[in-house]
Amino acid sequence: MVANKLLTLVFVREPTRILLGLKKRGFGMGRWNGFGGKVETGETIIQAALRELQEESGLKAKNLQEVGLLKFEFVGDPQLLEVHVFTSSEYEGKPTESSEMKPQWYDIDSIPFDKMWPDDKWWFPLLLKGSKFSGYFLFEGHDDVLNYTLEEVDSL
Ligand code: 6U4
Ligand code: NA
Ligand code: NA
Repeated sequence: MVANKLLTLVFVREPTRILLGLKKRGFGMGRWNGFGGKVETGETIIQAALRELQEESGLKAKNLQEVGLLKFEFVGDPQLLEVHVFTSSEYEGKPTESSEMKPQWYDIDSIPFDKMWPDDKWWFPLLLKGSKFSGYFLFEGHDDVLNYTLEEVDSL
């Protein structure tokens, strides 16, 4: 058995727009996404979410809320990714480009789904309407989803 790899993903949002970052290196390079990364030894998932958001966007989230739990499996890889998704509507600071991410506000009517991970188009509508959700996606490579499950949940 292989333990899940824990990751965080944070979306800062305002009533009509949401902050995305273009991933400049590593896993998911070239795709727009929220800010996040690996949970390190000795920190909680929330601490990791706050730290990665600050490192990658320059923002300090003030009302982080966990909204989603997404599990990703890749054909041929026994390790499951477990991504904890958060939103924050209040923050301090100004979006600042980092070595990892180039931040940009997107109107919630113009999310660039064709330049994001392919799963995002399925669960983003739930995030935008304020629901909590849980999902599983089986990938072949980084572009093809072979099957998935997704449901709204009352609590995570
Ligand atoms: P290092 O290598 O330490 O700089 P780190 O920032 O810790 O990396 P990274 O960038 O590999 O971690 O984290 C991957 C990010 O991509 C996390 O925020 C989770 C997110 N992610 C992974 N698979 C995803 C998917 N299928 N859909 C999605 N986000 C995904 O929307
Ligand atoms: Na990261
Ligand atoms: Na990291």
